[in-house]
Amino acid sequence: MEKQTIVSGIRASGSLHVGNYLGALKQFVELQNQGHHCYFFIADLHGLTTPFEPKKLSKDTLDVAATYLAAGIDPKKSVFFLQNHILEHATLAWIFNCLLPLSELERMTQYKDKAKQHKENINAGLLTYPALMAADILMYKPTAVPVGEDQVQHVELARVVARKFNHKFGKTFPEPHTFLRKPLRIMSLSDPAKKMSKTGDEALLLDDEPKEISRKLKKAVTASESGKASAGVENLFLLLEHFGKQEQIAYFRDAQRNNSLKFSELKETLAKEVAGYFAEFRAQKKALLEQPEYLAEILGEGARKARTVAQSTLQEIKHRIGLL
Ligand code: AQP
Repeated sequence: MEKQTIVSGIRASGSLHVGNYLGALKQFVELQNQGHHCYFFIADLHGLTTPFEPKKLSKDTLDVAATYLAAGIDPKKSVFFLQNHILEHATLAWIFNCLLPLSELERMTQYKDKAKQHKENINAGLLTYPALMAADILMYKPTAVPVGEDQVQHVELARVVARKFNHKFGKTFPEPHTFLRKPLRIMSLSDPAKKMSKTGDEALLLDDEPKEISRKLKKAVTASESGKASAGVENLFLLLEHFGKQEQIAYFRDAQRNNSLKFSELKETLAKEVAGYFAEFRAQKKALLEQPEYLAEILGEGARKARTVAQSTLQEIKHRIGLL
């Protein structure tokens, strides 16, 4: 198998949920273990685009770092770092900001959604988020970017940026493709019309204790609207497909076909499976959070490796665009 260069990140905006895990983190670990050249970072600068509180941001960053490691990211195999430690990202983002038409940024779905969600804080960073994301990605000249479905539009924009830059200044960047095994979007438990989100309604977190998982799933909305198949129930089935056993999926699908599906039974089974799936993860994450110096050391080492590549890319870009 040809080795690919892979880049992706996750915002430091709160504890990760099962959507982040299935849409992103799980694939990161698989790609790393297949021996690809992987760069994974914590998008702490992107964390500033929605309302944040300094103490919580630091805590969330360490939390996401421990989550990556407990889920299986191995700093010996992957370059693992904090976005803000590599100053070159912000410089490249500025260069891309000057290349991207405003209209391209204004049509981004995530910008529109987040602007609606945070009416009191529609900052310029929220709008130019995709320019920074294009910089995060293209800096390492990857061939593939594993992201969940909601981020595909941003990766496409990074391809547009690469194309524009190459056309104007000469071939510099490969056009990375989105790595998405199967379109996957986990929906909110309380409002299945919306995606599950760290900053949205109460999400099912990777480090929720079994009791908490049961409580959240018990409350999950299953009602259907005007005779349509319930999006909430399909969301529970989607989770069961990822965390449950084949025979459980078959059993509940049969019951659904026979109109004998008991939501409470489905929810109880799912809660047990999710709790079991993340049991080891929870223990490892707790242990890691007790060693903040160790986390800092790992992130420092990752930054050193990422910086070498970033400095060289930026040097090349500056030369191409005439910056002395
Ligand atoms: N509900 C989801 N289903 C599948 N994948 C998802 N991802 C996020 N939500 C779902 C994927 O997780 C990765 C990390 O996302 P991010 O934190 O960088 O940004 P996001 O997409 O904005 O994630 P959230 O959870 O919604 O966070 P907030 O509330 O901070 O905005 C991405 O690959 C994303 O596709």
